[in-house]
Amino acid sequence: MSGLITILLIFLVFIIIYQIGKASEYASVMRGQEQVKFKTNRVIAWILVAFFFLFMYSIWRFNEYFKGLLLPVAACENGVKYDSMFNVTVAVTGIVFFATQAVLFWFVYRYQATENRKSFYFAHSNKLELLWTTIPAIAMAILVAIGLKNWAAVTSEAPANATVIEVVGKQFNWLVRYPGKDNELGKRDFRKISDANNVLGLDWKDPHNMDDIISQKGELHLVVNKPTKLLIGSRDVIHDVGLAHFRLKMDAVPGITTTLWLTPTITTDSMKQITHNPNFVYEISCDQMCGKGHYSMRGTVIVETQAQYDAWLAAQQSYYAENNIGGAPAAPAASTEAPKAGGEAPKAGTKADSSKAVSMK
Ligand SMILES: [Cu+2]
Repeated sequence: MSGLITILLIFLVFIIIYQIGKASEYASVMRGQEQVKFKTNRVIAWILVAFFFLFMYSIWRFNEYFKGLLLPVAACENGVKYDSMFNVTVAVTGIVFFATQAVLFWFVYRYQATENRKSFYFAHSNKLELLWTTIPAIAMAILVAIGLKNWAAVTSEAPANATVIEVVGKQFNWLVRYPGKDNELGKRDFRKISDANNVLGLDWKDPHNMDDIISQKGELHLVVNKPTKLLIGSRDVIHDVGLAHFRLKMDAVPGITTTLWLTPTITTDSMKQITHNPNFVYEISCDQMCGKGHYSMRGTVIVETQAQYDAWLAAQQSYYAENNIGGAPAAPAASTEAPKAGGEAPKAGTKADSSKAVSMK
């Protein structure tokens, strides 16, 4: 708040100085004193020079201030490429920016109106026009070409050994599905979706679904240095899987599956050391305004070693078993009568009941 007031004050002081300058100029014109006009010109030129240095200083200060607040080093191969692209763009536009600003303020100072200088009228030059159109066009074309190449890499077909994980957005959390032991995700059908016991609409006729694991807390476990392909979908409106630490994002659109793939290179534990933050977590944000609970769609990405991943996976129950669909193996003595089945959501650990199997309309 005090920063804002300071900026407003500086702005106000400039307006006052400018108005004083103008008022005295009008006064001098009325008195017919040309001399005063040139004197005011000199004052304004000096003020502009001061403004230029203040402007440059504030840019440097902003840069210092935000240094520790920006994202840490990119945590996947494509992210590193993205960062280099970003740095090149900032360098190119930065050089042009500083050069043009310096020249602009220098000209205002150097070529101010004085008693013995006449304006020089410069109407047109084809050579110059060509030069300052062609150079930026070529620079832009090169930047766009590099960008397209990197974009194509992210959205291209994932390597054959990639782990396939599904991420589905809904109002308002992420559902992450792992293929289980058979390494294959089963079929889904949106008509089978039920918040009670089939959040992703898994088709139980497909045996590949039986061992699929669903994290309803939006936990995305990835193995370090191993390519992972994400199949992205949505249950309701358009969401967007935002993986800022990996410099990736992809829309989650109902009705179509979008994909992207990545190879994480830094585990969560290593990133804690790199950032000197013991509480560091990679996060999934929803990068698309999707409703009133949009802000709460925070998922987490856990990048770990193969051994840690295997241990975690082994400890997970399949969604099928977790919801006692068709009678869980944990409770083999399932009775055929269903005394309290009426629309009740089966819970993990409750008595198995075959009649509760996937109530779908
Ligand atoms: Cu969302």
